Amino acid sequence: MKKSIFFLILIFCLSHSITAQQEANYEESKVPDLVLPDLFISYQGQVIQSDLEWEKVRRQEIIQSFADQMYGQLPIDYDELRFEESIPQLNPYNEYADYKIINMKVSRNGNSQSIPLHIFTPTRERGPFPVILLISHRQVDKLIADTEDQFFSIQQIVSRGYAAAIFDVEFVSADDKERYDEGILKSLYPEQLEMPNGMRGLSAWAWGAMRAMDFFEKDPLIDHTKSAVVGHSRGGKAALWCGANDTRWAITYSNESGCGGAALSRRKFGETVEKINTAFPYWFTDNFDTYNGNEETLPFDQHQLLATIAPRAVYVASASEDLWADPKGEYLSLKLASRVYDQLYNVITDLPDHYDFSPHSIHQGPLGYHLREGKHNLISIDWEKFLDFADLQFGIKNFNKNN
Ligand code: GTR
Repeated sequence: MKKSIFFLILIFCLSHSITAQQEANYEESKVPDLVLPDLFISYQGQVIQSDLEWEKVRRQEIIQSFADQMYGQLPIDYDELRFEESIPQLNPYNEYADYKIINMKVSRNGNSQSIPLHIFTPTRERGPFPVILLISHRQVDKLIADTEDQFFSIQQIVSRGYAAAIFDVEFVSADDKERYDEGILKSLYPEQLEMPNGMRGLSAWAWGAMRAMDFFEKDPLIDHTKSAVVGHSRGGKAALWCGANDTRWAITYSNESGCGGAALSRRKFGETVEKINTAFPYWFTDNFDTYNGNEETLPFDQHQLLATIAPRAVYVASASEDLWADPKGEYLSLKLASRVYDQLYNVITDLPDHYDFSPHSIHQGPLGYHLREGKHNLISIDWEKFLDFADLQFGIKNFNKNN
């Protein structure tokens, strides 16, 4: 009986999301003329002319505005953070990777939360290794057990000389409308739940990635100066928010993050603010509802989120059949954000003005983009391009690759 009710609810949710996707706009001619908030003019009207002014004034206020209106706060205070290592019972990758689990135990006001961080390092090489962390909304135990899985492609990452790390968002904030407060929101930061601009799911997941970085800074096997945070879709939104706030990450990768991630909200192409707030209200602040059907009034757009990552590297990936995530809108964000790299940090890039709808890759200095064929997912070809880009950023000549 319980099972059939569960399936009925599942079918209802799936059909609801399919209808939302069918109703969306996929016609370029119906995209409104874009009037985007200026990157270089502060909310007080100051014209930003240097990297220093950007960092002191504009970058700060943009991040604060995203926190207040959209993603929520990212509290950094806690009383204690302990890392307890355990050796997993099974390592399906033991031919070429060592595997450890670090229990990240965070305490605040007498309560605590434990988050397992899974790390694979190349067996035959000596560290410290550059590291790639995946923020995962798919069940991590299952991903690890399945050696054919591409979503967290352990063999591919480790064979290129990188440490592969992952945590399951379930232990930070459940990816569920009813249970999202299970995790750090209830245990560590309950006051956030009362605030209209308080932390919600995406901020909590970004917070989780930041705790992983706290560990990387301490682990002699990891070179935390060569670190990358990756997320797919909802995880990609969290990765961007993490990379924007936490300057310790050398590369931020957004895979098909779409609405609320890399895609420009004002294009209203595919998923819109109203649709995402309706389906996933627990990812964003309550304040974000104000912009349902009202994207023009947002004090920012997503290109500004990408720009706050400058001068560190940022990579946006799209898939040709993933129109719901608006590949062109994802690319345009990166293109617009490149102005901060060019004009304030003198990192001259030249991303094409026109969007090419056929599969392609662009790796220019700290900016990366690719459009691959196929559906919404994180697969081996995405990882290959991510790793090529990381090799470029870190000056790694990869001998394994061509052997
Ligand atoms: C979609 C959702 C997106 C995206 C995605 C995912 O259905 O509308 O915003 O985050 O799910 O995480 O796979």
